Amino acid sequence: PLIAPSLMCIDVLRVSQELPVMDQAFDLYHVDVMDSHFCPNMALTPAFANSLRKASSIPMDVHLMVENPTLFTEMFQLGEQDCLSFQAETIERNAFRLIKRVREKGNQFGVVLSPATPLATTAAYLDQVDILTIMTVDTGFAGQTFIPAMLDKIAEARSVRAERGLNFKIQIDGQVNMSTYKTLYEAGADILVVGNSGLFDLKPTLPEAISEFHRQLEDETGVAL
Ligand code: S6P
Ligand code: MG
Repeated sequence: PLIAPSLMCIDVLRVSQELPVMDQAFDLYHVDVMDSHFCPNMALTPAFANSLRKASSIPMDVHLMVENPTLFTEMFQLGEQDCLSFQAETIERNAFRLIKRVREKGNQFGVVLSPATPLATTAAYLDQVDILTIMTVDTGFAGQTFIPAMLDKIAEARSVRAERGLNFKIQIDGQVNMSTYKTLYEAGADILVVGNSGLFDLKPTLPEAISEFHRQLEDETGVAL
């Protein structure tokens, strides 16, 4: 699988010194943006994502947990390898206008399903999705409890993708760690978002944490990165 570290889990004051290490180790960055209305917390900002774009060349996926995605979309200046991912619950009324705008901006389009939101809500525009994210915890916080019922949603996404001949990537966000790698990998996850439990809390320094993460992933899935 591709691996995306969740940058809201890092101390922002340490990001610039740790960026070269992460650039070498990972496939894309996961950037959580919250407005304190969609979910009861705040995280990283559009300004952070725009600075990150200049400081690193690896792609990023911006996870927008905001009530007004149209407003937030205009705050990003990202590249064609980058994805703006919207909570499905926030785009029902203007999904197609928003997709058009994301394409005009030259970005990829992603959609994120909260645990209680069914895959079927995305049926009308699923053919335009580059990354489908299945949340395995409610949005808002690191360190919650994995919701096992989401494994069925992953299986459903795989079968709909095959039936409809689509090629979106399936990304998993929330408690992706040693206790869930094996099931998520077998369920067919293409991208794993690792946060505190899967990466940053494993060891006191980032290089050690990355080595430990590699060891755990390989132990559980047999995949050596
Ligand atoms: C949650 C956010 C996630 C978290 C990630 C943290 O609202 O979208 O990306 O940062 O889940 O990882 P963990 O292992 O602590 O759940
Ligand atoms: Mg996220």
